[in-house]
Amino acid sequence: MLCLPLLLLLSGAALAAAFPAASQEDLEVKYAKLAEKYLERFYDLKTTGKPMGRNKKNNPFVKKLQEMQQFFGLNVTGKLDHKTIRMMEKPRCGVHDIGLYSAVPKSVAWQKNDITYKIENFTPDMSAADVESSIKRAFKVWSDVTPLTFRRVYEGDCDIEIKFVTGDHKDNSPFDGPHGVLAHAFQPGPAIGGDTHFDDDETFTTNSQLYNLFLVAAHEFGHALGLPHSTDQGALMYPTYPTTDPHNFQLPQDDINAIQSLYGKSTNPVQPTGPTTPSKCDPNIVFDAAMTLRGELFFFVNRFVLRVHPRVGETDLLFIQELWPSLPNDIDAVYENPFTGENIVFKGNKYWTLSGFDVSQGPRSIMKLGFPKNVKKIDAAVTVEHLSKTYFFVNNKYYSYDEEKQAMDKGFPRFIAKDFPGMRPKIDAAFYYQGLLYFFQGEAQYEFNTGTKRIQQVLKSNSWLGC
Ligand SMILES: [Ca+2]
Ligand SMILES: [Ca+2]
Ligand SMILES: [Ca+2]
Ligand SMILES: [Zn+2]
Ligand SMILES: [Zn+2]
Repeated sequence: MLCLPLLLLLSGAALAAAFPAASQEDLEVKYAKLAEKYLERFYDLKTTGKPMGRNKKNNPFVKKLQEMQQFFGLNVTGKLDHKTIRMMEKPRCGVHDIGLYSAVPKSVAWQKNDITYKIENFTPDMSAADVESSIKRAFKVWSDVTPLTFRRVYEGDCDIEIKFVTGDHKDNSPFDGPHGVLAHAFQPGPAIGGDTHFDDDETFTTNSQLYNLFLVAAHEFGHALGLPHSTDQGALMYPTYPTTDPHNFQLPQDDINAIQSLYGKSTNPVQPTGPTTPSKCDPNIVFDAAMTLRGELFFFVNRFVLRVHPRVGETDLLFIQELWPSLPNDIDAVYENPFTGENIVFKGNKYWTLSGFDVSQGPRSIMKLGFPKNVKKIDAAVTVEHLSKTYFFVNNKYYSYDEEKQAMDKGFPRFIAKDFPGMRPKIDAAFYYQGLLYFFQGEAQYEFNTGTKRIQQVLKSNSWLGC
C-alpha cells in the first residue's frame, strides 16, 4: 500500500517526459470526471451533470482548477497535468479547501476553554482501548499548545460528538467508500457543530499502516476547533493525509500559530514550538545534505527533500519518507556512488544504502567504512567521479575513501583548509555535478574546481531551486 504513491509518481514523471503533447489531451479526457467531482466537492465548482467544455473564456472549471493548483502550491496552469491529478488522487479530509470558513466573518472558535467530547461508537478495525487512546492523544496535540482542555463525557450533551459511519450518513456529506475522503468535521457551534465523523470504510490503525487514526483525528479536531485547511505542505491542517511518523509526531509551527490565533497561548511557562516547512526561495535556507541521483539534485532539509531537475528547473518539495519510507529525518550527509549507482545516507554513526528509491541495506555502523571510533557524525560527503574518491567532511578535516579499493586512503584525515583553499569548516552539504564540487555553508554555496584547486564562484545556497 505504502509504495503505491511512489509508483504513480515515478511513472507519471516518465510519461510526462516521453509523450508531452499526446498525453495532455488523454489526461483531460481520462480525468475530467474525477477532476470535476473533486472541484465540486472541495472548491465549490457548480456542475450541471453534463461534461464541461474547456475553451470558453472565464471557464469555471479552469478557474476552480487554478484555485486548487494555487492552494496546493502546484504550477497554476489551469490544465489537468500529472502533478495535479496525483494530488487529486491522494487520500484526504472531506472538508472544503475554500469557502466554508470564509463565508463566516469571524469567531468560529468555541467561546470557552473546556470542551467536552463523546465517542458514540467504535470502528471494528481497532480495539476500543486503542480508539480511546488515539482520540485522547489527538486532543492532547491541541491542548498542549493552547489553554484548551478536553473532557470525555459518556452521555448527555457534548461539544464534539465522534462517530464512525459509512456512505450517506444524513449530514449532506456522504462518505465515498475506501480511500478518497477519510473523515470530516464541523466547525464550532451548537448541535452538529464540532462533530467529527470517520469513514469506516477505511481501515484505521495505531501504527504507520494506512490510515493512522491518531493522525486523522488530530487533523479533524483542528476543524472541530475552528481551523480551516492550510496551504503549508508540512502543516497538520494541509488537506491530504500526512506523511509523518505517527509515533514521533510534533505539531508543526504553522498549526501552532493558527490555533493560538483563535485561543491564545499555552498556559505552560515554556511556549511550545514546532517544525517549520522549508521554502525554496527563503534566502536563509540551510541544507542538511545534498546529492545527485540520476541527473536530478536532492537537497535535504529537516523532514523534507527538495527535488530538482536542473534542466527543467522544476522543484518539488517532498517528505523524505514519501520517497524513502524507512529513512529518518534530519540526516547529516548523503552521496551518490556513481560506480554502483547507489546512494549512501548518514545520520549520527549510522549509514543506509539506497538503490534508487529502495533502501537496500542499513542502518550499519560507519566504522564498517573505516572511520575511527572518535568520529560520531559526518558533516558532508561527496564522490569526485574522475578521481574515484569519496570525501567525507568531519569538522575541520576530511577523509578520503577509495571507491575502487573500497577502503579509506592512508594519510587521512587532512585539514580541509589545506586541500580546499578558501573553504572554512564546517561544511553543511556537498555534491559533485558536471565536473565541479559544490560546497554548502549556511546561506552560501561555493563552486570549487578540483583541477585548479580554486573557488570559482560564490552563490546563494538556493541557486539551484529556480527562485
Ligand atoms: Ca456538537
Ligand atoms: Ca473514503
Ligand atoms: Ca550535513
Ligand atoms: Zn481537513
Ligand atoms: Zn458526516
